[in-house]
Amino acid sequence: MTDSESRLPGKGSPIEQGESAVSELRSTVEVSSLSDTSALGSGPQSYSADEEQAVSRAGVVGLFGPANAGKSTLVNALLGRKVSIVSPKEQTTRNRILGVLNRPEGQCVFIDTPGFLSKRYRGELCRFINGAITQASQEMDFSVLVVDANRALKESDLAMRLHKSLRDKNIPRPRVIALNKVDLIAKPKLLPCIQGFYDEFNAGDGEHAVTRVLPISARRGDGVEEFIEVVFGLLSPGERYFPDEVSSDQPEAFFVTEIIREKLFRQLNQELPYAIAVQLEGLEERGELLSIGCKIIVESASQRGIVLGKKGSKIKSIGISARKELESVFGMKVDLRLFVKVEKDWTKTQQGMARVGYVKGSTYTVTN
Ligand SMILES: Nc1nc2c(ncn2[C@@H]2O[C@H](COP(=O)(O)OP(=O)(O)OP(=O)(O)O)[C@@H](O)[C@H]2O)c(=O)[nH]1
Ligand SMILES: [Mg+2]
Repeated sequence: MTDSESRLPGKGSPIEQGESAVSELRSTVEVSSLSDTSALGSGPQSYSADEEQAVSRAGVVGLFGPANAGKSTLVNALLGRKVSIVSPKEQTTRNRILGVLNRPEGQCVFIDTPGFLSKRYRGELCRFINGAITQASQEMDFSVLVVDANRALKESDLAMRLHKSLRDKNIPRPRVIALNKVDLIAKPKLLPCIQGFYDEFNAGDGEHAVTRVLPISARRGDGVEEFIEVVFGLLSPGERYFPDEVSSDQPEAFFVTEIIREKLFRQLNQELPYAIAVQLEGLEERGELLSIGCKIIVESASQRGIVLGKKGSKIKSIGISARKELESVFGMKVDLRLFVKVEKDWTKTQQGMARVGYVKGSTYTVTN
């Protein structure tokens, strides 16, 4: 595990859970600027070089792409802290997660989204994941496509297929393509790959803005600063959506369950994690100790057996690694109790999804 993967916000960190944090804030900003009559009828503004320096920029940028491309790793690298869980398995991210990056030049709200689902997934969880992608695409100002460059080298038609996937999902053409995981590729091989994506996304679209292709390694942090500069350069002048200090109602529940889900994703075999959910049962400070109880939900008795492992060895090892991370998050000793419960076919029905805590439209927000 890398540093950026293990860093987590502390207790009481600025996280917000709400119906649609971005749209609510966007409408507040729009209403307040309309009530300022001096802004009416002023038309598009132009700025001198000095004014440009002083103008604060703000915007919402959606990060989209195939599962496992490194979208969540990139959000964590952008914010310099762990916002979103990361694993080598597909469909690690299920919700829209907002990472708010504050800089002297303004504020960029990045939306981490679930990876594009392959056709073999069905049912309500699949609908929920696709809904999170659609909602993010409606809230953003522009999109960034995140691609695993190593995969792109092996699949020569990947750029074309991703272009088509974006069109099918009604996601506007990305302003930036982050060609990620370049630490795995020799430089000479990278250049044709960059060119291929550039040509695919800029062909025949002369009148629109150019799509930039930026090589990065989200895991190592290479190219991340340049990425931030390019993205801020594309934001429009505007007020910040979120105050610098965003407070939170109930940050713990989401992060605690996500950390446990990350350990499940990392320690279980390929297919099982998709059928797993985690729910908080209780979180209570008892003197020096933080007592946490969580329910791990699976779809069948055989899956329960796999999560428990031989004589409980698997759940024990998952519990140990989750507890260690939770202790570093909360800065205190943690007593973690995990139970495994079967909720038959919870991924397949709306009621099942609601029972395990997946509510349509939910958003989680963290600032840097
Ligand atoms: N070598 C290398 N691995 C990376 C890089 N970025 C991410 N990874 C790894 O790629 C895997 C997937 O990363 P995630 O950030 O979970 O990918 P994601 O796009 O959010 O995946 P989903 O949430 O499933 O859509 C993890 O094992 C990461 O450690 C990178 O720059 N270089
Ligand atoms: Mg992710």
